[in-house]
Amino acid sequence: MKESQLRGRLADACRVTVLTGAGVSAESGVPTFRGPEGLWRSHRAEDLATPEAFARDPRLVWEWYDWRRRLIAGCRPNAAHAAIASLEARVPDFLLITQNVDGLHRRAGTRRIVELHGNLWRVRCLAEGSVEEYLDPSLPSLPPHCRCGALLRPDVVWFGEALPTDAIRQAYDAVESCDVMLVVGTSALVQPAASLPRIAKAHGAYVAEVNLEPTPLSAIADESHLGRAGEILPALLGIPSAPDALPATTRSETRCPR
Ligand code: BV8
Repeated sequence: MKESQLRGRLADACRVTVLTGAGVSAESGVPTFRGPEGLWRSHRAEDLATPEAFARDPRLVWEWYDWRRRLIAGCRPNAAHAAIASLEARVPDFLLITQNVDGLHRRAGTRRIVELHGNLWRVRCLAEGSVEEYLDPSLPSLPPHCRCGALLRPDVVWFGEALPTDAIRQAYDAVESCDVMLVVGTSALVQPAASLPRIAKAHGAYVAEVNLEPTPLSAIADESHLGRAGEILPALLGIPSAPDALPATTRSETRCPR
């Protein structure tokens, strides 16, 4: 197998962008969207994660999110989340773009995060549009209601809904200017997220992929590593198992003029 150039590329990089999908949380016990465990009560995730499903049966959709919230509350970030958090401290300019709504990257210590598809620990009032964090895994009722009496919805992006403008703008800015892009645990099927690595490549970034299986991105990636992210990433990034052992990188003017 061709020797990975990723560590050398990261050592020279100014701007590093990471894109993650459900696969990065799989080893934490969070079901992926399209894997065999992606079903819930015989419903496909894609059929429940829509405004139409919510309008038709808000209680059913909330029962799905309630099940996910309770499950994720018992999960912990895995070595892949930790490796990505350690990488942030080692590069001058870092951005994590995640499609995941589970909040595990933040719990692993990553700070520069764009949540393209929202976060299931936040709820949004259908009438007022106000958003607040609701971290208690057990919701007061299903479906929950706002103090104003209106229905609450999960603060996530459903299929057919536009992504938050600021999130997608930050993502495009990052991939159009990064030196290295790492793509971890995504089937690269959901748009517009799936186009981000292609844009990075077209703008000259070195693109590396980690996934259990080949994806539509594998053909355009500079390197593609097949296997579990929790096993591959620490070794690939040269990060010891104790991530806090790493020296934080200070931005060097010669390496990365502003
Ligand atoms: C938009 C939040 C436009 C909810 C999610 C036809 C009709 C309508 C829309 C469309 C259409 N055709 C295309 C579209 C666009 C649509 C889309 O892309 N559909 C796809 C399915 C064809 N996209 C949208 O609708 C987006 N919005 O386009 O808006 C617009 C513009 C203006 C005005 C109005 C509208 C919105 C998309 C966001 C949907 N929301 N989630 C929730 O989670 O509850 S998407 C959902 O899929 C999750 O976020 C998930 O992360 C994401 C992507 O999936 P993956 O993360 O890749 O997960 P998956 O299970 O697929 O794969 C896991 C991978 O991990 C696998 O490759 C596996 O091999 C790997 N893996 C597993 N274990 C490991 C591993 N790898 C490493 N290690 C392991 N251990």
